Amino acid sequence: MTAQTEAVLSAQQDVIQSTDPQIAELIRLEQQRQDQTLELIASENHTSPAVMAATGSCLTNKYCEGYPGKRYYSGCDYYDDVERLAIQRVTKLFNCTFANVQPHSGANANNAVFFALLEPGDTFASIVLSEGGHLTHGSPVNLTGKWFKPVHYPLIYDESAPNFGHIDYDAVRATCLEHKPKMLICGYSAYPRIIDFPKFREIADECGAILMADIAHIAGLIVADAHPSPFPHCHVVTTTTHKTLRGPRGGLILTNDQDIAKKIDKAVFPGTQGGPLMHAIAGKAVAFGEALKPDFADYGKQIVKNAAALAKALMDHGYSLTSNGTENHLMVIDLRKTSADLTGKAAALWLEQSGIIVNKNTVPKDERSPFQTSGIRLGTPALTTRGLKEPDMPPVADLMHRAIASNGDQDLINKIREDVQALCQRFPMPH
Ligand code: DSN
Repeated sequence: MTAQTEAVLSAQQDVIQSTDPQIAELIRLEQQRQDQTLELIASENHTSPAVMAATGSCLTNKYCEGYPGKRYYSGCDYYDDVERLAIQRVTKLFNCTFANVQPHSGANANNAVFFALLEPGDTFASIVLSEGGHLTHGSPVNLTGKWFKPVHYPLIYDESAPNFGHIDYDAVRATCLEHKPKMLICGYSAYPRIIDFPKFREIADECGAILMADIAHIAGLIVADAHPSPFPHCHVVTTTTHKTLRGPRGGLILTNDQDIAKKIDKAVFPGTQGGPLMHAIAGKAVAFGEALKPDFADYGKQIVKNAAALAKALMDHGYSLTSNGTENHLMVIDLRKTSADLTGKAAALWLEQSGIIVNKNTVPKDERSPFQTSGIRLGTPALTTRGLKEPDMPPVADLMHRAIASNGDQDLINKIREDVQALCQRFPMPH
């Protein structure tokens, strides 16, 4: 940990320690966990002390329902400026015209889009959760699945096809022409390939659908020019701010369309949310400022280079990846190909005990439930924040392989954990 990080954390700790030692201790333990483990969950990252400080500031004290210049409470002048700065920075970052920075999360952002642009019962098209989509893209347990009508388009499942595991764009087109969805969603949670936004727009235009991109996973890559932009192709774009974008936990909605922007603002407040979390919006503004700096482009490109190197090292160990590789920050190991009996749940547990944090994940055509799964998903955003580069990926893959091959043997796992901690010490939190 650098001196700056240590100073920020210890100042926070001192304040909490004096009033609530129990919580202070839990925060200390969590910081230690983050320091001593390799974070490979594709949707997580280590945000900066400045973002954490803004998120922990006095801005948590105020109600600011409404938008800058149009609030329902007095005393919002500085909050107006914070929100305006966040909007100004993020529209510059994504080269678009309108932004709503108030969604508390990516799920809230998606709910607001549905509320703004669809009527209950309307049909929309997306990828199913178990094949890389998201809960809010029509899962039967989510309001998008209960109150709207999802139709799901497929991937290419033929393992001998050159684009195995990629989106089947012909099938997207056929699905949309058949069902005439009011909205077509692209953007996913476990899809390791580049998204062809112009192609999606062509299909959306052909069937008269609104095109929505959920770029929660790849937002930071887009900013870094390490993945094509959804603009100007998509009508509306949602994202989280805490994944590759490396900000505080939160959501965001972007568009170039003035009518859509008006509907979105109403759908966020008063449609689906109350008072905005202004401390989180300040944290978002700080993160957007960081992402506007030139070194963020290097960071985003390095994430992708690291993912490619990690994918190669894992495949060299004999692991099979969905779509046979990756072009972005994440990959999904299909464990069925190497060990028919091994579940994602067991592999994730042995990895966690070894100090390597991943999540169990379903794979396309998975026979197992989401509680067991046949895959694990991993990504490189957090390791890249810690400064790991391509030559560091084979050692990470070696540690992963040892943990999976340990078969849960605790003596082997204890040794791997020591080696993981040694690697972590070489790459302290960089801020
Ligand atoms: N839970 C997030 C992820 O891990 O991808 C998506 O919301």
